Amino acid sequence: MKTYSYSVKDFFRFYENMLLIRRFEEKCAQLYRKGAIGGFCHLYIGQEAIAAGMKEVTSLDKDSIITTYRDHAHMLMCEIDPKVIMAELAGKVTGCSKGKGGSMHMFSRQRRFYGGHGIVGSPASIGTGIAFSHRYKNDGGVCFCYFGDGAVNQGQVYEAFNMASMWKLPVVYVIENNLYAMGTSVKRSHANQDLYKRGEPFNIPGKTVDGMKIQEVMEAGREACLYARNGKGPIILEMQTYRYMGHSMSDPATYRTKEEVEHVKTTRDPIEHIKSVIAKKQGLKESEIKDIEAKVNDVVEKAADFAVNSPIPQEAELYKDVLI
Ligand SMILES: Cc1ncc(C[n+]2csc(CCOP(=O)(O)OP(=O)(O)O)c2C)c(N)n1
Ligand SMILES: [Mg+2]
Repeated sequence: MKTYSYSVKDFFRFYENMLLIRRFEEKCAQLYRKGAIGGFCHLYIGQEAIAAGMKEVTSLDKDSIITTYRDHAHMLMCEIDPKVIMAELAGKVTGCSKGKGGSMHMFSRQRRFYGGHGIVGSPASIGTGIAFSHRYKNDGGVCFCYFGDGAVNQGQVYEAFNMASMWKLPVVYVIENNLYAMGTSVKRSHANQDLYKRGEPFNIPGKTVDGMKIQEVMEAGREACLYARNGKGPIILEMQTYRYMGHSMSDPATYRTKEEVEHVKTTRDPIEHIKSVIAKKQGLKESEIKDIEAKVNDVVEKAADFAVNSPIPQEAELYKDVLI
């Protein structure tokens, strides 16, 4: 495998993107607690290296993306305006789904971001269909299809794997293995815990990746993307990661210890990792780090202000753009 080398400028970009995700999610939590965001809300804190790393290998002009309800970070990494994402979270008319989708149902057709899905496992089936459309139109695109460790026990995932492999569809299945499906741990619920092997019966190759280290995410992502784009068919990446917050904002998280969470935070944090990489490379320039932090904080504050101050949809809009 070719190992890429990155410049200091690249590393600062990775840092900025991961920090944007984290600060955006922290702001969501804050607004949720204040009642400015309602409904279900699943945060991505801890998993930042996956969305930020895969962004580096995705061609935003032709590839498509689909994911679960844990979707804010993936939208941010599609370069969708944080204001529009935050407004959607707050149920405002200025949101990407005009305030009718909320946290779990975000879409951007222009960016080929196809949700935001609440049904566990469904991104695999829909994403496989999207990959079929790339093949049918011969547009050179790859579908990046994200789902969790819990989803891999769903039957529809295997129907999708079978078709994708039969037709050699251009799809990269990214399993974000954060070790828990709500309160159910992988250890307790998966007969075989090597999730990257779940494609083996369908001749789909898979790889396990340290999803807390952005360089490893990018290396594996780049290789997988080439494989799918070159017509070899689907491929699976199992990203080993961890979520720091509860499953959703209403999760008391009694199924794991505080020590377990703290241990990951202090030993494997993806943002601290990239900071240490920058420090080793050039000696960490505190001023540059501070400038990035200020820039990110400003983006997030403006997104929150925009969301809070935007109007709610009018009553006459209630049945528009929704399937009833
Ligand atoms: C088909 C279906 N079954 C059950 C649920 C309830 N549910 C919502 S999220 C979730 C856990 C999924 O965990 P995982 O796939 O690991 O994703 P994570 O939340 O960890 O990102 C469950 C069981 C659902 N939404 N859809
Ligand atoms: Mg999970």
